[in-house]
Amino acid sequence: MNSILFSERIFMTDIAKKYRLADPVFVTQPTMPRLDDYQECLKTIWQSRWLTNDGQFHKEFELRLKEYLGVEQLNLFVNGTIALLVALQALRINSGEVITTPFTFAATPHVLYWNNIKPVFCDIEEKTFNIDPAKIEGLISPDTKAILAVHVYGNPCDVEAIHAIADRHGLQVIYDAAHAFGVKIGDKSIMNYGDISAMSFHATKLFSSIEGGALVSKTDKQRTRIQFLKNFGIADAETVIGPGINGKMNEFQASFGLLGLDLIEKEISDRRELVELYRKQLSGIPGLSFLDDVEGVRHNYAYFPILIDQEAFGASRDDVFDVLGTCNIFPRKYFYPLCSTYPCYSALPSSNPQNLPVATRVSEQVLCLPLYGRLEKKIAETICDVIKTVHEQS
Ligand code: T4K
Repeated sequence: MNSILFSERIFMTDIAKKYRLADPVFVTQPTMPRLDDYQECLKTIWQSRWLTNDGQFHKEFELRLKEYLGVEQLNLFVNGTIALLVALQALRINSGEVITTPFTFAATPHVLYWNNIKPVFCDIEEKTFNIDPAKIEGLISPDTKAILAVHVYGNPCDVEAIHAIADRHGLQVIYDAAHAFGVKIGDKSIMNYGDISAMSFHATKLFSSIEGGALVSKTDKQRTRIQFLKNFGIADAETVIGPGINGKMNEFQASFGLLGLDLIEKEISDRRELVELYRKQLSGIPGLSFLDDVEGVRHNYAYFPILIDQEAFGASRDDVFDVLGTCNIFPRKYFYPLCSTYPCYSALPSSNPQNLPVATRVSEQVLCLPLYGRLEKKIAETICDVIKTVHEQS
């Protein structure tokens, strides 16, 4: 169906008349601690006048996070992008090529660019939307240094296959685990895979410290190197041992994150209920599909992406997006457009859409529906009703 004709159809306004919500509903809403609890933290910060640089809350947050995630080596960061940037420096990956996915947020390829590395885009798997291990080896060249994979939406990459390839070719593996907070494979935190995993605690993430991030590494030596790199390369007041950057998390972020750790399990379980509702309401609609949980994986329900196949569904992803918008509902097209189509990367040979058929299709069909613990079930039901009505009337 032609999109312009669709949006001109009268029933679009009929749907809005019936379903339009009084207040806007966005793709997400941050989980926030009780204001009183945060004010207590602020009082402590005011009394101590210690605002940043490895303060009391920073120390406690780092410890509690290690416990919660079940990891040994962890460094906090001011945000996930700087964490990822430093991860590459920590592994001394600052030239050559790195194989990565185009189906991700802009930060992933941009940290390669900022480290003087050429991104080589690899297609994704149908079943997870993550980098397709079967297509990685064909992209390896003498310049390849590493694989930068993303656990998109918190769904684990095929870690065993990726590590087997990395071992065969002597490559390092970095995981952009920005979406994967709290995810486990069996009993093992997903952060324990690869040479380094990078997290984001941005306000829009499942777990937030306003802005923030962290790196999980393998050895004490790596953690120490990361510590220098995120603090200008400073070893002590009179010694700078290398060209570091400022990646430090401050006390306002750390205390916010610390309080958030007490809320995370409820947040995940509230989201799981909403995802169950979405799956129940939206199953069986021709042309609409979504990913199921994987056995043996502890999912975190960070996002709820659906795919809309225009031919079978009757309307396109963009039509559904537009109609939901008229109802004051604002899902997001994460991740459209593909990173490989950005002007800074589109001329790369690996950006040729012919080599990225799955990623191209998924990015054109995907819509992330609103998902956060406080989202009322009634509203999630309305979202499903709007989508069903678009299908029925197309
Ligand atoms: N790797 C991956 C795979 C990532 O997805 C990201 C970040 C990173 C690396 C980098 O990590 P950070 O450096 O950001 O820590 C958002 C986030 O800004 C970004 O962190 C995130 N990925 C990306 C997927 O989503 P936008 O441009 O979509 O955000 P924005 O401002 O449009 O927010 C989305 C919706 O959230 C708004 O419509 C309303 C709601 N919202 C947002 C904010 C900021 C709130 O309710 N409250 C808020 O404070 O990028």
